[in-house]
Amino acid sequence: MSVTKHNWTKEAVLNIYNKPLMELLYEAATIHRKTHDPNVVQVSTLLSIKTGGCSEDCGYCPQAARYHTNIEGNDLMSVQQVKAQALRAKSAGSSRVCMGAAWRNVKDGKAFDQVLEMVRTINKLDMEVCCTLGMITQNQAQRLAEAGLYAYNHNLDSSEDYYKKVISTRGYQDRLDTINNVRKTNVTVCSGGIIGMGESIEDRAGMLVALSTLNPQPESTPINALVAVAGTPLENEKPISIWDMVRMVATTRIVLPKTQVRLSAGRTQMSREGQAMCFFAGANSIFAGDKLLTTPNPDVNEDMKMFELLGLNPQKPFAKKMQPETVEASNSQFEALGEKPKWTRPGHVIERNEIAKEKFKGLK
Ligand code: SAM
Ligand code: DTB
Ligand code: SF4
Repeated sequence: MSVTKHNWTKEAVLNIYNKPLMELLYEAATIHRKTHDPNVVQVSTLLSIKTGGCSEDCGYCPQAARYHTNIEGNDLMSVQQVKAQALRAKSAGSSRVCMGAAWRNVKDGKAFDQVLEMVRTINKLDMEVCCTLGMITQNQAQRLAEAGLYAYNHNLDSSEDYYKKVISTRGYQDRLDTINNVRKTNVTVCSGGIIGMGESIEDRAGMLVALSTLNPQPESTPINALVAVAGTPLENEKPISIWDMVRMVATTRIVLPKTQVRLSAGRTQMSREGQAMCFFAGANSIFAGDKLLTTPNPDVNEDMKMFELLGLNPQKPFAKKMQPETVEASNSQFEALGEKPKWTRPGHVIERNEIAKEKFKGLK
């Protein structure tokens, strides 16, 4: 078994990231094989259950109401719609459904009760259920756990320093607090970030250091390449090269040896050869389905052909952790507390976010 270290320094992580590529790949692949089956890749399907109209200013995000991005917004989906989509995902080979909502944070009430019912419904289909709903309290995490949630996704997104240059409406500590709230339950933690937002390699290393200090480390870590969407403050960022993605995946594998590293947004820009190198470097999960939340993703059939070509097999549900039990709403041990937590709103000025917002105002 590989030893998990929680005291990585940025310098040590940078040394790994910058190694000659063949050495980096060999080291990452060696660690990968100690803890994981290198021929098994976990497949998740994303489902945007509530799209667009978000109050936040995340500079990468097409769903922020303040930018003009041409996406089609939608109110919260019904439980029946979600069930139908989950069944489709299951028959296409997915073991997990990840439901995303364009919310700053979860508020107790009808909409959250409906999400809890979605969690119960998908868990009963014997699929792993993940949610990404923004910031949550410990009580909300407990209620999700009781409904049968398997994982909660909440990304650190970048280093603490660079995060401040991308988002001004919530702080890094809020993110850590949410992760901590999830950690107090039996729900697994999914947390990673985005590369290609104009950050330095030091920032990428900083994010990995922050993730590595979590104890236990996250059970899964999405590595997204920015999808630069027109109208967002980051619309003009140049696509990252495949070599950056491979290095980031390999370094993540070494620093977080047991996590499932997920090749997330940005796969439409990657060749099969590039993705194969990422799997060799330790990636062992993908988002499948022709859409991420609002942007395109490779065709499922093409992904399955790639799996066949590379001799990869989709991971079975609950291969890493037992299926949680679902408690019905009527038997719940946890009442809604209707808390109003003091999530922070740093409110500093990010010039490019302001410019994108003003441009939108001009278009209205
Ligand atoms: N609203 C919730 C939140 O922000 O926590 C959940 C949904 S949010 C879209 C989930 C994650 O998607 C973000 O933290 C970010 O890492 C990723 N993401 C959003 N837009 C992206 C983009 N254009 N390119 C790559 N990743 C993106
Ligand atoms: C994650 O790290 N990446 C996914 C999931 N978690 C929620 C989202 C990617 C979104 C890409 C932009 C879009 O499709 O809107
Ligand atoms: Fe809202 Fe989440 Fe997008 Fe930020 S990333 S604008 S919180 S949907």
